[in-house]
Formats: sequence, C-alpha cells, structure tokens
Amino acid sequence: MTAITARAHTNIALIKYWGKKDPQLILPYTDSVSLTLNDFYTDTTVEFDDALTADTFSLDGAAQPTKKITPFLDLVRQRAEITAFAHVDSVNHVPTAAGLASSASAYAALALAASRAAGLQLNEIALSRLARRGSGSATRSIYGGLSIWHRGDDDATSFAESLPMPDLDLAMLVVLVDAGPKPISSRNLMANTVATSPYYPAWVTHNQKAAQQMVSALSANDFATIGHLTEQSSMQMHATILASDPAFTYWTPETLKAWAIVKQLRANGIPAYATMDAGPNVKILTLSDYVPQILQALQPDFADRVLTTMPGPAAQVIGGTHV
Ligand code: 2P0
Repeated sequence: MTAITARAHTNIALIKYWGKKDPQLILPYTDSVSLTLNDFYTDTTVEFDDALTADTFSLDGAAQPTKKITPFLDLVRQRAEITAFAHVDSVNHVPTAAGLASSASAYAALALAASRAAGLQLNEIALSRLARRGSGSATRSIYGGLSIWHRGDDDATSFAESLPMPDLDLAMLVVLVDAGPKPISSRNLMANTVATSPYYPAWVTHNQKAAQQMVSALSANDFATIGHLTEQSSMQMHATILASDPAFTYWTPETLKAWAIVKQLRANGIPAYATMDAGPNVKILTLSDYVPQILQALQPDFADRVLTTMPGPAAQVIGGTHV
C-alpha cells in the first residue's frame, strides 16, 4: 500500500461561516471568504492497510479516538471502492483548539492524503467538497491565498473556490490571548446560535450581502473596505452568539484590550482591522508595511504573544512511499 503525506494550512475567515442548514452534510447558511495562512498547518500521513481491523489515528504522536475520522474515511473508501482500514498520523503546527481553526487544516490535509492514498485523483472542487464533510472551515483550506465557500444548496454545489489575490501585501497578526482549549466547541455553539439567537436570520441576510461586497472590494484592491467588512462580519457573528440562549461569548477582557489597541491604531491612521473566531484570540488584518508599528503598539500588553503571518499556499502532497 502507499503512504501519502499531505500538508494543508489553516485559514481565517474574513467573512465568517457560522451555522449549518444541513448539519449532516455541513451545508452553511451563508457564503464565507477566507485567507489561508502561511505559518499554521497540519501534516497528515494516511496509509490504507488490509491487515488492520480498525482505523488508527495519532496526533502529535499520541493515540486518539477515531470516532470522527472513521466516518470521514468511510466517504473515501466508498468512493475508491476499497474496504481497508487506515493508519492516520497527524502533526499539528497550529495551536490546537484556540480559535485558530485547526480543524480546517486537519480535514483539508486528511482529505488530500486519504484520497490520494486510496488511489483517487480528486480535483480541487471535489477535494473541497470532501474536506467540507469533516469540518466547514476545511472546505476553504484546500486553496492558498483567498477563497470563497459558496454555500450551495446540496452536497454538489457547496464548495470553495480560489479568489484572485488583490494587489495588496496582506499580512495578519495573531494575538494569542489564550492558547488553551476553548470552553465550548464551535460545532455545538453554532447549532445553539441557529436554534436560539433571535438575531440569527438578520446575520444570514447581512453576512450573505457582505460576502459579495468583499469579493468586489478585493477585486478593487480597496483595503479600507476589505478591512471594514472583515471586522464587521466578526463583530456581527459574536453579537449573534452573545444573543443566544444561554448567552455566551468566547471573548475575555484581554480580547477587548487587543481590540481597543486596533481601534486606536486606526484612529492614528494605521490600517488595522480585528477579527475573532471561536476563541478569545484576536487576529489583525493589515498590510505588511504596517506590521512593525502594530507590533510596537501591542508590545506593552502582549509582549511575546503575537505571531505575524502572511498568505499561505494551497494544500499539497509533500511525501509518499511505497511499502
Ligand atoms: C469560520 N469558524 O468561518 C468560522 C468563524 C469559527 C468562527 O468555521 O462544525 O470547525 O466543523 O463545520 O469549521 C469554526 O468552525 O466547524 C469556524 P464545523 P468549524 O472560520
């Protein structure tokens, strides 16, 4: 059998995905737009092996339960018409479960490695659809740079596509407010937001419009609008979450402190925009020329807790062996 290793990078949504109209197929209520990042990624090796009696899964060398990856591998087995179980070994270069969407890089890498190891040659759209079945945000991590996940109506029409990069030196700073695991999974909170937040229908209408506005702003190289739409999508997502029952927020006082610094930077003429995901960390979208000034502003409160990154590459196979 062949062991295949694939690398996929995580992504940060500029226009967020929050809520599924079909939890089984992971079909979202809205389109989303994201930036794949260069410095956070997952390497996953998959080998199907007729001698195995069940799938095995290790993360950073430690054995893990397989209840999430076996149904995913079943999709690959079905498609490739094989029955062998698989060894899956992942190494994560993403702070796990801290709102940096490690599930995005994880399922994008698994989709690519498992499909190739099973003998399939899927194109990007087919890979994106497959990755979607593992985790919504993984749909977009098949691509480098910018991508848009079209919400679609069914399994065939819900996939991401690459968007052209604007003529801008985009950069992102990640302020690690808290690198520990999050208190509630995004999957569970997302479902509760859809079920209980009275603001959810407004979120869908507005975010769907924002996705289209973002595509236009990107193609116009209009960074002020790109940044504004980015911050608005995040704030509106968190407001919708806060209004659910029970009320909840991922934010901590330090999240607000970082956001206040971003707003002050903007008041001083520096193009910096905050976006927060399913965790307290703050990501700052900017242009690379301004990174030194932003780092300086963050220094007093967040010394040694800021990572700077830039657009990253598409998912790719980085190794394979015949054994
Ligand atoms: C996103 N997030 O667009 C949004 C914004 C977090 C906030 O996608 O249930 O791990 O596996 O589809 O993709 C994080 O949730 O959730 C996420 P599932 P996922 O990036």
